[in-house]
Amino acid sequence: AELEGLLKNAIGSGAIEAVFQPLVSASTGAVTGLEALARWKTATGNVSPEIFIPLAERCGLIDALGVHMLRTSIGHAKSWPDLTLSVNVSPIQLCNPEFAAQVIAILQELDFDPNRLTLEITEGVLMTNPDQARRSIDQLKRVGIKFALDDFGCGYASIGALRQFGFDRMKIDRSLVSALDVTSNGADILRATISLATALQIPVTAEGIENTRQAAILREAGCDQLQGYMLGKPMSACDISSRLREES
Ligand code: G
Ligand code: G
Ligand code: NA
Ligand code: MN
Repeated sequence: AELEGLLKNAIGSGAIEAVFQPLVSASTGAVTGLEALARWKTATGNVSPEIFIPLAERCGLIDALGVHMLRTSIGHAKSWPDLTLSVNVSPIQLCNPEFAAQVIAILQELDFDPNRLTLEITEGVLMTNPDQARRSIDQLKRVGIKFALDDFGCGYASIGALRQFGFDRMKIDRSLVSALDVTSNGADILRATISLATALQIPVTAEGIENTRQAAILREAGCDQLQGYMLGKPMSACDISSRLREES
């Protein structure tokens, strides 16, 4: 209950910040996009998003947190005009009938091209409230916003969800990528998963790439985009700008 009050203040005062992790072209190695991730720094240390995101979902603060993350990450992304911006959206936000209109209003207010924005969602929402999820997704896709199915391969990842909701991209969960280091059939499982997406004409991002062997296997299997500590850790907006300057 105490943490709940602190979180509410943190959202209101801007103490929740966005960091950005590079999304890299598998063929050229260039940064083509960024995923925004929420960070909460307090006087006594950082609170992990694994703690405060579920807390925000439980205590009715996730809509406010989500709006704050969209605004701040879009504000920063305006200074990186050639890159796409991916923002995580909680299932609870997507089930809010006002969500789509809120996102569209923020894009207009900040004058940000909807075609540059990808919303990342996990599939839980598609099972619990498919009708509202579909309405939100359809409304946002009509204005050009893209959708990525996050954490594919852990949980109930289904072919049905990829097709029915019109996802623009699949993100392979990092547990499947780390399995490459410890299991003998990991590469076969990844290749099968990527073939599935390719058959549906959905491009694939692999998450959690930590070494060159993983990157080589995924590139060869047909992933067009890579993400992970090897290619770039989540960084402050300032550090992203330096990295982009180094590359150009
Ligand atoms: O940043 P990190 O990889 O530690 O994130 C841990 C978890 O928190 C991940 O599942 C990630 O998707 C989630 N997360 C991070 N930032 C946000 C955010 O802004 N909104 C939502 N809904 N989830 C987030
Ligand atoms: O659920 P989602 O895919 O949004 O989670 C992203 C989380 O994964 C973030 O907390 C981010 O910090 C973390 N992450 C990103 N790249 C790597 C990586 O290469 N290895 C590990 N272990 N975690 C990563
Ligand atoms: Na994500
Ligand atoms: Mn993920």
